[in-house]
Amino acid sequence: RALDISIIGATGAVGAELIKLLESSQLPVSRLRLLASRTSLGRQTRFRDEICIVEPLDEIDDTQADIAFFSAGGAVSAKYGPLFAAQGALVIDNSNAFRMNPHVPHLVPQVNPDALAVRLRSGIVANPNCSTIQLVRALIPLVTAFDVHQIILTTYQAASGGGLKGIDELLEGTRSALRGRAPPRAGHFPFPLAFNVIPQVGEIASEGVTLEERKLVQESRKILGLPHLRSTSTCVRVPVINGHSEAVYLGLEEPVPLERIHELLAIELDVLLYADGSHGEYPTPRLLKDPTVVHVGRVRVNPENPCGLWLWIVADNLQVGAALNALLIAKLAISNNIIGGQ
Ligand code: A2P
Ligand code: 11C
Repeated sequence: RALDISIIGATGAVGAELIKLLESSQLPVSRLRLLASRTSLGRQTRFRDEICIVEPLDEIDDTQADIAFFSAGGAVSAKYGPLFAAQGALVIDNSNAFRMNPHVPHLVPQVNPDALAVRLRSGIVANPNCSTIQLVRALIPLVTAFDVHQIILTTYQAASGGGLKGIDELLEGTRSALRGRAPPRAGHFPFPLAFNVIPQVGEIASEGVTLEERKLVQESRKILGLPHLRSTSTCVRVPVINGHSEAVYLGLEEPVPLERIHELLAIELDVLLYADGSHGEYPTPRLLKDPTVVHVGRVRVNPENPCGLWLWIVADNLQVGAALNALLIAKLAISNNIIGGQ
């Protein structure tokens, strides 16, 4: 049955990806409502054979939908998510507003699909943080098969994690630097990003740990169902337009042959393994072969410690890390008869 879909944050980086993915999906759509702030009033987008006009969220007088995808920041989700849910919509929220709420499924369909069966009292499902999604997608076969007692990781996160403003800031800063001009005043990022790396993603939360670093630890524990997993990270912003990378070190209880790790990763759904790292074959964010899968390379055992394993994980943060995961949640909810449509 055809679905009534609202996208809140439709003019943003994730919203645009979602419209593209929805367009090419098989989902029947009876109405697509595009919502954003007042500054986008009247903007038009073609969707299949129709022109959709963007409406300001704060001017709508009904919040009815079968599915409401939110990607307009935590404050907008916190205010409007419950209003859409109260009118019967399944809210799929890409922000941080509800992720750690125990009554809200926090879902990566390839990893913890059963979490959707948790009674959806709130009508809200949380889409995890982009760097968490690619991490848990690559780690699930390994933490299921082996006793992993520690994870240490560093992320290399693209400007697009900061939305369209983040991409613009990087491009503008790069142009200025190439023309020999002073960097534009930092806006979204705490320092100029062009030709730089910034060891801070999100605000510093507590004890010197950033919000992004805290999200990675807390969210991966909840999604993997390993509440005591010891993990720690440093999240770094790098001058890449799109595509997050992660260098991940796993501490295992006992040595595991590399071939076994390769086997497990090679059969994992929507994970692409680059097995022969010695010949320079590994993923890089600029040259990803496929934006819909998680790319894993440089898998190797620590020569100093046979219980230590390194992986290099790269994914399109706007697709795998946000819009595609949201769409897969919607598809899972449809196949579980949680969303009806008309
Ligand atoms: P707008 O483009 O009208 O500002 P990004 O993550 O790429 O920065 O995009 C953020 C998205 O969230 C945009 O679609 C933006 O709309 C939308 N947005 C931001 N603030 C609000 C708000 N107060 N109400 C509705 N949409 C908002
Ligand atoms: C970044 N990971 O790269 C962030 C963006 O909680 O969904 C996503 C923030 C979130 O800046």
